[in-house]
Amino acid sequence: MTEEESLAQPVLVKPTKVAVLSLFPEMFEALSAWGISSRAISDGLLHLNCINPRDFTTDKHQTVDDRPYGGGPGMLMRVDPLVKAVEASLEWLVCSRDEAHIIYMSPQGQKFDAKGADQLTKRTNLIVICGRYEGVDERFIEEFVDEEWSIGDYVLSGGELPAMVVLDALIRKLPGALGDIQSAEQDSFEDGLLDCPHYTRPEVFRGREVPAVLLSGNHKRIRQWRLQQSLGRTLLRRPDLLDALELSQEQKALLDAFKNEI
Ligand code: 9D3
Repeated sequence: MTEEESLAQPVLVKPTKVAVLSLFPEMFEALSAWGISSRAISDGLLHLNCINPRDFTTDKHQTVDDRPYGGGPGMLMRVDPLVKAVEASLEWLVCSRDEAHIIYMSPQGQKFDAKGADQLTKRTNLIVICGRYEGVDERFIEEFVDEEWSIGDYVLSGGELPAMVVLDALIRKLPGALGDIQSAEQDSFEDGLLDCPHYTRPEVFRGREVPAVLLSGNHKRIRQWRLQQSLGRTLLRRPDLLDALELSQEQKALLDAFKNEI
Protein backbone atom coordinates (compact mmCIF):
# COMPACT_ATOMS: atom_id res chain seq x y z
CA MET A 1 0.00 0.00 0.00
CA THR A 2 1.35 3.43 -0.89
CA GLU A 3 1.72 6.16 1.72
CA GLU A 4 -1.07 8.12 0.02
CA GLU A 5 -3.51 5.23 0.29
CA SER A 6 -2.74 4.43 3.91
CA LEU A 7 -3.20 8.08 4.91
CA ALA A 8 -6.40 8.56 2.92
CA GLN A 9 -9.32 9.73 5.06
CA PRO A 10 -12.97 9.02 4.29
CA VAL A 11 -14.79 12.02 2.84
CA LEU A 12 -16.95 13.85 5.36
CA VAL A 13 -18.38 16.45 2.98
CA LYS A 14 -21.46 16.07 0.79
CA PRO A 15 -20.26 14.99 -2.66
CA THR A 16 -20.85 17.30 -5.60
CA LYS A 17 -23.26 15.75 -8.10
CA VAL A 18 -22.85 16.78 -11.73
CA ALA A 19 -25.11 15.78 -14.61
CA VAL A 20 -23.63 16.59 -18.02
CA LEU A 21 -25.92 16.85 -21.05
CA SER A 22 -23.97 16.01 -24.19
CA LEU A 23 -24.41 14.39 -27.59
CA PHE A 24 -20.89 12.98 -27.07
CA PRO A 25 -20.89 11.57 -23.52
CA GLU A 26 -17.84 9.35 -24.19
CA MET A 27 -15.69 12.49 -24.39
CA PHE A 28 -16.04 12.81 -20.60
CA GLU A 29 -13.93 9.70 -20.14
CA ALA A 30 -11.10 12.22 -20.40
CA LEU A 31 -12.18 13.21 -16.87
CA SER A 32 -13.47 9.88 -15.52
CA ALA A 33 -10.56 7.71 -16.75
CA TRP A 34 -7.46 9.83 -16.12
CA GLY A 35 -5.57 11.62 -13.40
CA ILE A 36 -6.78 13.72 -10.49
CA SER A 37 -10.36 13.97 -11.76
CA SER A 38 -10.61 10.18 -12.12
CA ARG A 39 -9.32 9.73 -8.56
CA ALA A 40 -11.76 12.32 -7.18
CA ILE A 41 -14.63 10.40 -8.78
CA SER A 42 -13.50 6.97 -7.53
CA ASP A 43 -12.96 8.49 -4.06
CA GLY A 44 -16.59 9.66 -4.11
CA LEU A 45 -15.87 13.40 -3.95
CA LEU A 46 -17.81 13.92 -7.17
CA HIS A 47 -20.57 11.95 -8.83
CA LEU A 48 -20.59 12.41 -12.60
CA ASN A 49 -23.38 11.25 -14.89
CA CYS A 50 -23.42 11.99 -18.63
CA ILE A 51 -26.86 12.11 -20.17
CA ASN A 52 -27.34 12.05 -23.95
CA PRO A 53 -30.29 14.04 -25.31
CA ARG A 54 -30.32 11.61 -28.25
CA ASP A 55 -31.61 8.92 -25.86
CA PHE A 56 -34.77 11.02 -25.40
CA THR A 57 -35.71 11.36 -29.07
CA THR A 58 -38.89 9.63 -30.27
CA ASP A 59 -38.42 9.51 -34.06
CA LYS A 60 -36.87 6.69 -36.06
CA HIS A 61 -33.71 8.63 -36.91
CA GLN A 62 -33.19 9.95 -33.34
CA THR A 63 -33.01 13.51 -34.66
CA VAL A 64 -31.35 16.00 -32.30
CA ASP A 65 -30.93 18.97 -34.69
CA ASP A 66 -33.29 21.28 -36.54
CA ARG A 67 -33.16 24.28 -38.90
CA PRO A 68 -33.14 27.86 -37.57
CA TYR A 69 -36.19 30.08 -38.08
CA GLY A 70 -35.22 32.96 -40.37
CA GLY A 71 -32.91 30.73 -42.37
CA GLY A 72 -29.14 30.84 -42.63
CA PRO A 73 -26.42 28.23 -42.44
CA GLY A 74 -26.08 25.69 -39.67
CA MET A 75 -28.46 23.82 -37.42
CA LEU A 76 -29.65 24.17 -33.81
CA MET A 77 -30.23 21.54 -31.13
CA ARG A 78 -33.87 20.45 -30.88
CA VAL A 79 -35.46 21.63 -27.61
CA ASP A 80 -37.58 18.58 -26.76
CA PRO A 81 -34.75 16.04 -26.20
CA LEU A 82 -32.89 18.69 -24.16
CA VAL A 83 -35.88 19.30 -21.88
CA LYS A 84 -36.32 15.55 -21.33
CA ALA A 85 -32.59 15.25 -20.58
CA VAL A 86 -32.85 18.05 -17.99
CA GLU A 87 -35.80 16.23 -16.37
CA ALA A 88 -33.82 12.96 -16.33
CA SER A 89 -30.90 14.88 -14.76
CA LEU A 90 -33.11 16.21 -11.96
CA GLU A 91 -34.32 12.67 -11.28
CA TRP A 92 -30.74 11.38 -11.06
CA LEU A 93 -29.76 14.33 -8.84
CA VAL A 94 -32.87 13.62 -6.73
CA CYS A 95 -33.59 17.32 -6.43
CA SER A 96 -36.11 19.92 -7.57
CA ARG A 97 -35.40 22.50 -10.28
CA ASP A 98 -34.74 25.12 -7.56
CA GLU A 99 -32.15 22.92 -5.85
CA ALA A 100 -30.13 22.47 -9.07
CA HIS A 101 -27.76 24.96 -10.69
CA ILE A 102 -27.96 24.75 -14.48
CA ILE A 103 -25.10 26.11 -16.55
CA TYR A 104 -24.82 26.29 -20.34
CA MET A 105 -21.38 26.30 -21.97
CA SER A 106 -21.64 29.06 -24.55
CA PRO A 107 -19.44 31.45 -26.56
CA GLN A 108 -21.84 34.17 -25.29
CA GLY A 109 -21.15 33.33 -21.63
CA GLN A 110 -19.08 35.01 -18.93
CA LYS A 111 -15.35 34.27 -19.14
CA PHE A 112 -14.60 31.37 -16.79
CA ASP A 113 -11.79 31.96 -14.25
CA ALA A 114 -10.60 30.85 -10.77
CA LYS A 115 -13.37 32.93 -9.16
CA GLY A 116 -16.00 31.22 -11.33
CA ALA A 117 -14.56 27.83 -10.33
CA ASP A 118 -14.79 28.84 -6.65
CA GLN A 119 -18.45 29.80 -7.05
CA LEU A 120 -19.27 26.47 -8.69
CA THR A 121 -17.66 24.45 -5.88
CA LYS A 122 -20.38 25.84 -3.58
CA ARG A 123 -23.06 24.02 -5.64
CA THR A 124 -24.02 20.45 -4.72
CA ASN A 125 -26.33 19.70 -7.69
CA LEU A 126 -24.98 20.88 -11.04
CA ILE A 127 -26.33 20.40 -14.55
CA VAL A 128 -23.86 21.28 -17.33
CA ILE A 129 -25.31 21.64 -20.82
CA CYS A 130 -22.99 21.21 -23.81
CA GLY A 131 -24.13 22.67 -27.09
CA ARG A 132 -23.30 21.36 -30.56
CA TYR A 133 -24.08 22.82 -33.99
CA GLU A 134 -24.83 26.57 -33.72
CA GLY A 135 -26.28 26.22 -30.20
CA VAL A 136 -29.74 25.98 -28.66
CA ASP A 137 -33.08 27.81 -28.97
CA GLU A 138 -32.95 31.06 -26.93
CA ARG A 139 -36.21 30.18 -25.16
CA PHE A 140 -34.63 27.03 -23.72
CA ILE A 141 -31.90 29.22 -22.20
CA GLU A 142 -34.49 31.64 -20.77
CA GLU A 143 -36.53 28.78 -19.33
CA PHE A 144 -33.79 26.53 -17.89
CA VAL A 145 -30.35 28.14 -17.73
CA ASP A 146 -29.06 29.92 -14.60
CA GLU A 147 -25.62 30.90 -15.99
CA GLU A 148 -23.77 30.86 -19.32
CA TRP A 149 -20.00 30.26 -19.23
CA SER A 150 -17.37 30.66 -21.97
CA ILE A 151 -13.75 29.56 -21.58
CA GLY A 152 -12.34 32.25 -23.86
CA ASP A 153 -12.62 34.16 -27.10
CA TYR A 154 -11.89 31.47 -29.68
CA VAL A 155 -14.27 29.27 -31.65
CA LEU A 156 -14.54 25.61 -30.64
CA SER A 157 -16.75 22.88 -32.08
CA GLY A 158 -19.00 22.43 -29.06
CA GLY A 159 -19.40 22.77 -25.32
CA GLU A 160 -17.79 19.45 -24.29
CA LEU A 161 -14.16 20.56 -24.04
CA PRO A 162 -15.20 23.78 -22.24
CA ALA A 163 -17.35 21.74 -19.83
CA MET A 164 -14.37 19.49 -19.06
CA VAL A 165 -12.18 22.54 -18.48
CA VAL A 166 -14.74 23.90 -16.00
CA LEU A 167 -15.20 20.54 -14.26
CA ASP A 168 -11.45 19.89 -14.00
CA ALA A 169 -10.93 23.32 -12.42
CA LEU A 170 -13.85 22.67 -10.04
CA ILE A 171 -12.65 19.19 -9.08
CA ARG A 172 -9.16 20.48 -8.14
CA LYS A 173 -10.84 22.74 -5.59
CA LEU A 174 -12.87 20.01 -3.86
CA PRO A 175 -11.49 19.25 -0.39
CA GLY A 176 -9.41 16.07 -0.64
CA ALA A 177 -9.06 16.07 -4.44
CA LEU A 178 -5.36 16.95 -4.32
CA GLY A 179 -3.09 14.60 -2.38
CA ASP A 180 -1.25 17.44 -0.69
CA ILE A 181 -3.48 20.06 0.93
CA GLN A 182 -0.99 22.78 0.06
CA SER A 183 -1.15 22.05 -3.67
CA ALA A 184 -4.51 23.78 -4.16
CA GLU A 185 -3.31 26.95 -2.50
CA GLN A 186 -0.04 26.85 -4.44
CA ASP A 187 -1.85 26.48 -7.77
CA SER A 188 -1.10 29.37 -10.08
CA PHE A 189 -3.70 32.17 -9.83
CA GLU A 190 -4.83 31.17 -6.34
CA ASP A 191 -2.59 33.91 -4.94
CA GLY A 192 -3.02 35.95 -8.12
CA LEU A 193 0.58 35.36 -9.27
CA LEU A 194 2.16 33.19 -11.95
CA ASP A 195 4.11 30.18 -10.74
CA CYS A 196 7.87 30.29 -10.17
CA PRO A 197 10.26 28.19 -12.31
CA HIS A 198 10.80 24.58 -11.20
CA TYR A 199 13.81 22.27 -11.55
CA THR A 200 14.48 18.57 -11.11
CA ARG A 201 17.47 16.30 -11.86
CA PRO A 202 20.02 16.48 -13.43
CA GLU A 203 21.78 19.34 -11.66
CA VAL A 204 23.23 20.41 -15.04
CA PHE A 205 21.13 20.02 -18.21
CA ARG A 206 22.83 20.94 -21.52
CA GLY A 207 25.15 23.28 -19.65
CA ARG A 208 22.28 24.96 -17.72
CA GLU A 209 22.65 24.80 -13.94
CA VAL A 210 19.88 24.65 -11.36
CA PRO A 211 19.80 28.03 -9.53
CA ALA A 212 22.23 27.66 -6.60
CA VAL A 213 19.73 28.87 -4.00
CA LEU A 214 17.59 25.76 -4.61
CA LEU A 215 20.55 23.53 -3.65
CA SER A 216 21.43 25.61 -0.57
CA GLY A 217 19.06 23.98 1.89
CA ASN A 218 18.21 27.48 3.19
CA HIS A 219 14.43 27.23 3.20
CA LYS A 220 13.81 30.88 4.05
CA ARG A 221 15.94 32.03 1.10
CA ILE A 222 14.32 29.42 -1.17
CA ARG A 223 10.83 30.67 -0.27
CA GLN A 224 11.89 34.27 -0.90
CA TRP A 225 13.52 33.39 -4.23
CA ARG A 226 10.39 31.56 -5.42
CA LEU A 227 8.13 34.42 -4.38
CA GLN A 228 10.42 36.90 -6.13
CA GLN A 229 10.44 34.79 -9.32
CA SER A 230 6.62 34.62 -9.20
CA LEU A 231 6.39 38.38 -8.81
CA GLY A 232 8.98 39.06 -11.54
CA ARG A 233 7.43 36.70 -14.07
CA THR A 234 3.99 38.12 -13.39
CA LEU A 235 5.37 41.63 -13.97
CA LEU A 236 7.00 40.61 -17.26
CA ARG A 237 4.32 38.28 -18.63
CA ARG A 238 1.00 39.26 -17.04
CA PRO A 239 1.20 42.82 -15.67
CA ASP A 240 -2.64 42.84 -15.71
CA LEU A 241 -2.59 40.29 -12.86
CA LEU A 242 -0.24 42.46 -10.78
CA ASP A 243 -2.46 45.53 -11.24
CA ALA A 244 -5.30 43.63 -9.56
CA LEU A 245 -3.22 42.82 -6.44
CA GLU A 246 -2.46 44.61 -3.18
CA LEU A 247 1.16 43.55 -2.52
CA SER A 248 2.55 43.02 0.99
CA GLN A 249 5.64 44.97 2.15
CA GLU A 250 7.77 41.86 1.56
CA GLN A 251 6.34 41.38 -1.94
CA LYS A 252 6.96 45.05 -2.82
CA ALA A 253 10.58 44.81 -1.66
CA LEU A 254 11.19 41.57 -3.60
CA LEU A 255 9.61 43.03 -6.75
CA ASP A 256 11.68 46.25 -6.46
CA ALA A 257 14.86 44.15 -6.12
CA PHE A 258 13.77 42.13 -9.21
CA LYS A 259 13.25 45.35 -11.20
CA ASN A 260 16.70 46.59 -10.19
CA GLU A 261 18.28 43.31 -11.42
CA ILE A 262 16.76 43.62 -14.91
C1 9D3 B 1 -18.77 29.46 -35.93
C2 9D3 B 1 -20.18 29.50 -35.47
N1 9D3 B 1 -20.40 30.69 -34.67
C3 9D3 B 1 -20.96 31.80 -35.43
C4 9D3 B 1 -21.99 31.48 -36.38
C5 9D3 B 1 -21.22 30.43 -33.50
C6 9D3 B 1 -20.75 29.31 -32.67
C7 9D3 B 1 -21.64 28.32 -32.28
C8 9D3 B 1 -21.22 27.26 -31.52
C9 9D3 B 1 -19.43 29.19 -32.23
C10 9D3 B 1 -19.01 28.12 -31.47
C11 9D3 B 1 -19.90 27.15 -31.11
C12 9D3 B 1 -19.46 26.01 -30.27
N2 9D3 B 1 -18.79 26.48 -29.05
C13 9D3 B 1 -19.25 26.26 -27.84
O1 9D3 B 1 -20.25 25.59 -27.68
C14 9D3 B 1 -18.55 26.84 -26.71
C15 9D3 B 1 -17.37 27.65 -26.62
C16 9D3 B 1 -16.48 28.15 -27.63
O2 9D3 B 1 -16.61 27.92 -28.84
N3 9D3 B 1 -15.43 28.92 -27.20
C17 9D3 B 1 -15.21 29.20 -25.89
N4 9D3 B 1 -16.01 28.76 -24.95
C18 9D3 B 1 -17.08 28.00 -25.33
S1 9D3 B 1 -18.21 27.37 -24.26
C19 9D3 B 1 -19.08 26.64 -25.45
